[in-house]
Amino acid sequence: MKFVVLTIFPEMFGPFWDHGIIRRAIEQEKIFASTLNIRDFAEDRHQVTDDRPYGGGSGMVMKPDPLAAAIRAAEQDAPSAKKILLTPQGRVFNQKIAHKLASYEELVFVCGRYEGVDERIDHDLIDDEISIGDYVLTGGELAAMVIIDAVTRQIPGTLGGEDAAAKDSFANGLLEHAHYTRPQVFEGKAVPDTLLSGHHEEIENWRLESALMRTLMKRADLLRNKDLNEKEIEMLKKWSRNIQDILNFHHKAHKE
Ligand code: 9D3
Repeated sequence: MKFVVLTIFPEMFGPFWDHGIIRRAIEQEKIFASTLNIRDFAEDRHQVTDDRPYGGGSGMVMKPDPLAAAIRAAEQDAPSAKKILLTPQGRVFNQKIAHKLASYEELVFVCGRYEGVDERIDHDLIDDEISIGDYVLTGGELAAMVIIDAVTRQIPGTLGGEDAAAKDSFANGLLEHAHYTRPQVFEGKAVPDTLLSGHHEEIENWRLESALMRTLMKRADLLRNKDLNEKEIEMLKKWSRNIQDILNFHHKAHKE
C-alpha cells in the first residue's frame, strides 16, 4: 500500500510515520508513505495557499491552483490511487470503510485547512470525501492519520503475531472483552479466577460473555445491528432471566 498525503503541514507526519505499527509496516515495506507540501506548488513569490472568500465573510479558503497542481503531482507518484479529500462534509469514516480502503494499492489524502477548499476542486480531482466524525478539527491532517492508522491495521502482516485485525473490536460487531495483566491482585481487586484456570474453553466463554456484557452496557446500538449466534443468544437469555427474577422479587416485596 502506498499512501501519499498532501498537506501544508508535512512536519506533522514525521512523528506519525516514525512510531509503532506504522513504522514497522514501513520498515517491512508493507506500506510506503510520503507527503507533498501543497505550498511547494504555489507559483507566487510568497507561496500562498489561501485567499479571502468571494462574497465576503470571515475565514480563508484554500486556493484551487496550488492544490490542483499538488494532486496532479501525487498522481504521477501514485497513478492508480483513489484520491480522498478529508472534509467535514464527507461520509463518516468507520471500520467497514477502513476495510474497503485497504483493498486499494495506492491512496492519496488531500488535507484541507482553513474554512474549506475552493469548490472547483471537484470530481475530476477527487474520488471520495471522508469525515472522521461530527466534531470540528482545524484541518484534515489528524483525520488522514486516523484513516491511515486504521487502514494499515487491515493490511495482512502489519500487526506481528496473530491476525489481530480480525479480532479487533468492531470486526465482530462487539466491544472487546475485559483485559487483565499482572499483578494478580491490584489495590485489593483480584483477576477473575477463570482467567487463571488455564482452561481454554472456559476462558473463551468468559471472554465472550465479558464482550457481550460490555457491549450491552456501553453500546447497545451495536448489539441491535449484530447477527447473534446461538451461544450469544443463550447468554443474553440467561441474563434476561436473572434480571426478570430480580424484578419479580422486588415486585412481590413491594406488594407485601
Ligand atoms: C464554520 C463551519 N465549519 C464546518 C463545520 C467550517 C470548517 C471547520 C473546520 C471547515 C473545515 C474545518 C477543518 N476540518 C477538516 O478539514 C476535517 C474534519 C473535521 O473538522 N471533522 C471531522 N472530520 C474532518 S476531515 C477534515
